[in-house]
Amino acid sequence: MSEDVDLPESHPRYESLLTRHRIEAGVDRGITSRQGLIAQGRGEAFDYLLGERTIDSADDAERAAAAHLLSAEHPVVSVNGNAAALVPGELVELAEVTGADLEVNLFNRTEERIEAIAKYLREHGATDVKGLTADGRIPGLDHERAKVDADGIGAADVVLVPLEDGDRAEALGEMGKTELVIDLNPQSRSAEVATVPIIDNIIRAIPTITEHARDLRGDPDAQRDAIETFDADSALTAAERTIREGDLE
Ligand code: PTJ
Repeated sequence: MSEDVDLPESHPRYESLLTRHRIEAGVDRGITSRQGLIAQGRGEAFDYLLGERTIDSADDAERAAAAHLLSAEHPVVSVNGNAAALVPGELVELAEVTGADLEVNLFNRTEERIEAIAKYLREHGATDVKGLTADGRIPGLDHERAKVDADGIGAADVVLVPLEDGDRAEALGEMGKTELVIDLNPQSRSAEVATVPIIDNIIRAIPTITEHARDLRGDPDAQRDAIETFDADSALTAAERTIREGDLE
């Protein structure tokens, strides 16, 4: 991780500074929207209160998410401007390990940004990136925000949506899809409507889901167990409790 910014890893705020740098660079490259900077700031505040660590309930959620992706007929990992800037290679690896499609899907959609993100993912090893066809629609949303690939998110049974806007998360859920949401705010609507809310920083969440997927691959019983023992309401409550009790050091 150290190649993209001149920061000593020993710096107490190393991860946070690196994250900021990546989001800033994402805006400069035309990958991340300017609103993405604001979203990152909001996320950081929650992460600070969580202790900038993966709490146990988030790890359980990450294991359940891995199990859902592995046992899906057609899993898709949705990629927006923040996700692409923060964890491009890690998203490609997760898709490979779970057999999921990668689809660029933007809240503030522009063709230029879709192209730039697809190119960036290819530079990080992706062979097939969806999201450019946009021949499907999510019902109940305005035109631009509704666009998906018919054979991608349109046909998916399980979708991983990192840092999603609440309206779209709700609309995707109404399409009957199993939704796995990464969001540091346990009270965001996206987290509340998710089958599996993952209250963790995407920087930590994606590699951890991949690690669980490697462990669960080829073991349907363990996958079923991870899915059945996960309880979304308890995970949200545990995260909120941690945040409320968080130390402001
Ligand atoms: O690239 P686009 O056009 O698809 O736009 C992406 C953003 C994120 C700008 C768009 O979806 C948006 O405006 O989202 P919101 O409504 O600001 O919600 C983003 C959520 O992600 C908030 O609840 C933040 O707390 C959370 N968040 C921000 N950074 C992180 C995060 N969650 C996990 N990891 C992060 N690094």
